[in-house]
Amino acid sequence: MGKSLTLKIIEKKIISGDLSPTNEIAIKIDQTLTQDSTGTMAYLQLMRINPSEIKVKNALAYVDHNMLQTGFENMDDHEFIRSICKKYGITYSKPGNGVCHQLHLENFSKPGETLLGSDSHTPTCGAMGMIAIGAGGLDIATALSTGKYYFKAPHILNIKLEGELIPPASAKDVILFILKEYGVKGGIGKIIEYTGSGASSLSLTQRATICNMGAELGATTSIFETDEKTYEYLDFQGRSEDFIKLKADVDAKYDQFISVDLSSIKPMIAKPHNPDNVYEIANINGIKVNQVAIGSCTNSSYEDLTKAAAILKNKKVSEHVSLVIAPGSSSILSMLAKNGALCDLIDAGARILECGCGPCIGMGQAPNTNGVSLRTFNRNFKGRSGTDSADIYLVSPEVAAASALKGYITKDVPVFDIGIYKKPSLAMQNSGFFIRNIADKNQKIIIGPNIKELPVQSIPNENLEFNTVFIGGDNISTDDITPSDSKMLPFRSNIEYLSSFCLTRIDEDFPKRAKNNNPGLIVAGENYGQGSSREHAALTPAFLGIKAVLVKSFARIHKSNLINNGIIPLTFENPSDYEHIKMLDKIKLSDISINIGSKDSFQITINEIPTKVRLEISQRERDILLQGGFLNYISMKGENY
Ligand code: MIC
Ligand code: SF4
Repeated sequence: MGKSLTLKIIEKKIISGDLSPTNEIAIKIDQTLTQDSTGTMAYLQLMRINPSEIKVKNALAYVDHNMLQTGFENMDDHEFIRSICKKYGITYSKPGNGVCHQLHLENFSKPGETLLGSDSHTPTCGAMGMIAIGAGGLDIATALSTGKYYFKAPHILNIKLEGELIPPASAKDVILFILKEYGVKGGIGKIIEYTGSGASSLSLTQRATICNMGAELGATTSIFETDEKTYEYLDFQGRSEDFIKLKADVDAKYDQFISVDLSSIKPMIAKPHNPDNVYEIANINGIKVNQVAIGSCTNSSYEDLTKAAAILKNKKVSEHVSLVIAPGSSSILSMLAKNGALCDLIDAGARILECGCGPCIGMGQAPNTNGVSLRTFNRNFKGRSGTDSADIYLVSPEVAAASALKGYITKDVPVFDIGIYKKPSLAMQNSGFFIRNIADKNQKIIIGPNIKELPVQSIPNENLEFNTVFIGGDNISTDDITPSDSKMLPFRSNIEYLSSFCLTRIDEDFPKRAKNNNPGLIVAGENYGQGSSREHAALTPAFLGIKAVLVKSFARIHKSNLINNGIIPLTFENPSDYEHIKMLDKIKLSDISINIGSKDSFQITINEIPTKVRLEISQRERDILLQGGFLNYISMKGENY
């Protein structure tokens, strides 16, 4: 039986563990990326670990999230990261250069290599035939220090794409269609490998859109084989020497198989407030829109923005629509400026934002009260835009541009031709934005007043008693746990301040209740912690005295972040027990060293009533929990972690 591409790469990179599904393995990491909103914490942790040298071939630090400098805090974070990069020899991408995933794809992605990033959309680079995984900041600090990353050997899901897209259907519609069919839990524990003639028909940036939103499926990562389209892209970026041909064997064995006929895909839309609330647009034509936003790491490529320009050329954006466009990279912006597409966008009435995440993470452009915003982004969680009452819909750039003209959501995209804009034979480069550093041990780290000490991790007592302080439903996102908009993001390195907003979008009394009933337990339903990789969603509950989370199921990155920060991630053995648990119920978890130390399934009591729970983690993770978190664990292990 032949091998999948995923297996071929992982086998080359494996350091320890065996590859049977759900077993923990460690792989060698070739590249890391951080962005600024998770990066400050990751680098505070790196400083604590203080490695003598960086152990990955290529480490990048992008500044793309916290770019509204309304106070000193954000630029202080940038300066902190810039100084860290000089000390450790990490390449620094200045604010304004673009979104980390788009920039990484353009400049550093390499077939066959591994990438670990402190951002959930790191799998975007899977389009380049890489194993690219999103993780918490502490995992990146560890990968930088040791060159390795531990995760569960995944199931490999083969999605065979057949046929070809019929315009205006696009790559965004493909991934929205998959989300409609399989939901935000559909990819948990899986690596998705795309193959088939339909996959070969897609351009590299279309593949990137699909890999990007694999994060919304909960997948560990997604990957495409490499081919002429990969070569073309690398050649355009001036990196043809990085190309290698990578394919699965014809008789490759997969754990699961699905086929999707691209020619049957219609323009799709995700309605509020979850990316899997997907419908064909034909069924919901005609909703009035107030704002249209084109950009984000999902849909801000040269191809996407020239499509928007070609649709908008010589036309006017509807009077009641505010159209905002954030190019994915300064290189894309330069090319649009040079070939006239930028002028056409501006002439139609588009507001051009700087290259970065911008409205995708609520950094400006919050919609009006009860407003409707149509976005080419990947997440539409309630409140994420900065306006709680707004309805956010997710669509392709084609549908976004057409709807901006009409003022209503429409599937009727005018016929357009991107050939009217001359694409250069070589991508324009703005090398002034990348600072390539050589490690300098003597570099002083610049720490502004808003950057606080890392919270202390404490070793748990042998017998724990705690109170239920939160009960929530399914699909609670890390945006719900640690809200992030222009008011919150400047405080990513100030856990005490952020903790006063923890879970307040769902339960505004939570921080107070947690403090008054410390230690506490959080209870929730399925897919707890979906979305962002922000470890603040573990650090802030830990700060408020949360010792365990008991849910029906977890999202992957958040579960690791809980463990790294000493919070015990429990699941109900019998999911119907969720119905019986009430606020302020008393929980007892005894014999920690045996139960946490070695058992997959054990008993706790809820108001003295015995209840079975599960703890499905590796022995390494058990040892981390027994030490109260990863930083304690590595101090105990010394060099051998
Ligand atoms: C997101 O899209 O939610 C973010 C902001 O990029 C996050 C990272 C963060 O919270 O800083 C992510 O996707 O991991
Ligand atoms: Fe930035 Fe949005 Fe992409 Fe997150 S999803 S990296 S906020 S553009």
